[in-house]
Amino acid sequence: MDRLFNTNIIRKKSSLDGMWDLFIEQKGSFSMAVPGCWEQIPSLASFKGNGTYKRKVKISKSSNLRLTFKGVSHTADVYFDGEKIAHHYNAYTPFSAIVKNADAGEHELKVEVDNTFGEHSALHVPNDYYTYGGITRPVTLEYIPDCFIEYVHFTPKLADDKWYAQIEACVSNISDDDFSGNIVSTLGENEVIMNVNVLANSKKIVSAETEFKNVFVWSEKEPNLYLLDTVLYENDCAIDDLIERVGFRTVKVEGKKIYLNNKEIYFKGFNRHEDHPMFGCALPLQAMSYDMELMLDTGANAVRTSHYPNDERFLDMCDERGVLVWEENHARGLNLQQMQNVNFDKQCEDCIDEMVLYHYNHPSIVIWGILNECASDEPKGREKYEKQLKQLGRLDASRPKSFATCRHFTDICLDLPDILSVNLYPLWYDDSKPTQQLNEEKAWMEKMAGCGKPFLITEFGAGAVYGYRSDTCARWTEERQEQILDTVIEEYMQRDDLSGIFLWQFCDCRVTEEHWFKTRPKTINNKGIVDGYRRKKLAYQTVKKHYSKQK
Ligand code: ADA
Repeated sequence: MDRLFNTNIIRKKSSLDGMWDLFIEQKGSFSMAVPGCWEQIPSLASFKGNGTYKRKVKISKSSNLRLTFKGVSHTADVYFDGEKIAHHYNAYTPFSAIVKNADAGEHELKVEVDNTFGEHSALHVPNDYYTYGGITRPVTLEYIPDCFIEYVHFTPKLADDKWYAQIEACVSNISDDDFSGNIVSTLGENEVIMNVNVLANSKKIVSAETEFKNVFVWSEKEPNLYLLDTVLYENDCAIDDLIERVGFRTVKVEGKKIYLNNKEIYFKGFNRHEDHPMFGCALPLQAMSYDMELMLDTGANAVRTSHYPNDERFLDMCDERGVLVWEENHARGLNLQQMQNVNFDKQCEDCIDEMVLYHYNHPSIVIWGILNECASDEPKGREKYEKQLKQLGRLDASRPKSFATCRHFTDICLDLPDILSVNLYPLWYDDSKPTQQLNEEKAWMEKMAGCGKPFLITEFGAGAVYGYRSDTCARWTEERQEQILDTVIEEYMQRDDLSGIFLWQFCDCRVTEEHWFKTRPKTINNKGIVDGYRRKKLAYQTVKKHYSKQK
């Protein structure tokens, strides 16, 4: 299952999740779960390298096929009956490949997977999280006609107390003949009809804006969702469909505030890595849902998908539960030299394109982020920030954009985002007093940004090794973490000049055993308020005490 709702009724779609054959030259052959990380196999627990996945695919009747991989970590080369049909980089974004006129019968699907570090990989680098290996998110097979709906994007708007929405549909024609037909999008009792003419072997984007009547708004408290059912017709015959799930809500920045449906937002959030000691980054639905329950139990209303686009099932869950999401492209703490890797620009651009393309319709996503803690203090770094924020603006003008900085008193990009966001670790990495440190940082950032913008603390936190308890309150005890978070959250939440805070982090995560990251106790980033197995540390109740207060 790749989504939490059914995306097609007319188009036939099946899941290719299950057991695949995995062959690794140095290690042998394995039966491997997809989705899954190969680290779950004991002899591969720390393996970095190349693996070949294979499985048979049976096709009942001759058809065009579309194979969609929601995530392969981190580079995939896909072959259908020995012929290469796709190459993709980045573990955290989906991609598809088309096979024209596949014959009925049995075919071989092969995916060569690489999770090594090196020049070829600008974003997956040794880091303060782990780059797992494998086909880590669901895989689907769709039977598509010569002309099919590639995507539908829904943009809600509120004007004079009436709800409108723009529906944009992209239709792809993979045949040698021109196509002429209609698109009908239905949402509740509302219907939008568009003509579409697509030249042979090309794509066409059509769009229309319409008023929608009797809609229930999506909000944190009442996350009303609608199925937007789009059908493609040729001569009055329905040939393809795509169902999206959408919500009516607005998000905007005005002065120093962020508004959801014209009501001020305050984020009580978590940073969350997709990580689990048993499942790596490939959390099964039950584990995602467990995380969701814990986060909501604390009173949190927001999550930052640090530091990459998340599994769509988790985003679906955020839509359903009214959780506000900051989703960001894939990058963490890259210095200027790393940002000058020859592949950096293209790999970032692809990641942003795919993140917005696939995740556009999630009402829960209210902020797009880029380049966490990269070189925003260097002119050459600034060029990248500027370029990526512009790209995001072109792809989606409806959501505010930001980036989380750690370039304290040196950042030169603060005029670029809609929201100022800073990562601070008072009482953990230094002895600064939280309020005083924030006041100084904020005053400087606002001066540099030139005008009033909303302000977020995108990270703060403290480490604790689960089970290490001592009255000494020494570093790494649960007691120390609890004390620090109690003080910091108390001081931050008292203020009325912040739009919210995101705690670093929800759960402990594995880190790469290289550079300084290997000095982390147990090679784990221990700042979770639950450990990898989701066992609560002392700080859990403290965070709950604060987050469950009205703000
Ligand atoms: C940074 C970074 C996080 C994590 C954190 C920490 O702010 O954005 O990914 O590394 O610090 O634990 O120090």
